[in-house]
Amino acid sequence: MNEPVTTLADLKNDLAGRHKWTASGGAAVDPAVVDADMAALDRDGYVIWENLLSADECQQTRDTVTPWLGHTGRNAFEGRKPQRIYSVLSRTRQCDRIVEHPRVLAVLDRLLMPNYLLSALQAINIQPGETAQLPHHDDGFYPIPRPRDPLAAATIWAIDDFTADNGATVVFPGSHRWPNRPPGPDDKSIPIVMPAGSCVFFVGTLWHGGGANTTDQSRLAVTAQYCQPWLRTMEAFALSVPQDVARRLSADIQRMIGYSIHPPFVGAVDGLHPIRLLEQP
Ligand SMILES: O=C(O)CCC(=O)C(=O)O
Repeated sequence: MNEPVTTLADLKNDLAGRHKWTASGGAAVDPAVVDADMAALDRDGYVIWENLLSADECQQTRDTVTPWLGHTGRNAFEGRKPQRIYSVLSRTRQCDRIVEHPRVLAVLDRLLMPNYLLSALQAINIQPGETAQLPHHDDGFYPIPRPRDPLAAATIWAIDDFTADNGATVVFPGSHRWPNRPPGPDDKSIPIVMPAGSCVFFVGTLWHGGGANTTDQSRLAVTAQYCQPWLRTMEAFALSVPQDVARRLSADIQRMIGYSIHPPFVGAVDGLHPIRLLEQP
């Protein structure tokens, strides 16, 4: 039955309310663990989770991604030597576990609004000889002045060990609180040294960049990025993932690639909830 709408506030559940909200896979994580993650994010802007993936899972990811690593970047941001694979979600199911890892979803459930979106899923292989990437913050292309709450969040998963000299992501701790200014020479930065299978999660306001790789081995990572449900995503997954593939994805990933609504009607299809497209045969 339709609820009466007499003020704009009454619209908060309209339309989307007909498709019942279900808890994300993050609900399985002990709230005390998520409290600690949130405290680290508030203080530093990032948190590291070690050894979430097994050595086998890292190897399978490496085997999946390696055949696609034919080309290098087009500019100083993508990097001249790094190899970046876009649209990983439409290419393979191998990285779904990364996208919807419960530790990630548990934090996103608190950090962003319900029905937050997957903004990007990419593999990044930093080859030997690459210099450090231009520092940036991942929600910097949304033209909203800082300081402010993050509009997005990112994970970088180490598929190879991240070391201080093989291109480990470099972060500027606490920079998520900075006003509109880039890092200067006096700002402290640290490389995220972590074993393969680990993940660094950081808020979209944190300044960071890929590190220089001065070794003779490449450094493979997978990055999944997420944003508020009322923003445009970096990668248009609703366009790149065919509906017959989307039907087989988990409810969490379906929701994160646009089969969801930011109430009352952002994301609707023909005035209705987009999940209906997947219910049709
Ligand atoms: O590869 C990395 O460690 C960082 C990459 C990154 O921050 C980006 O491309 O947005």
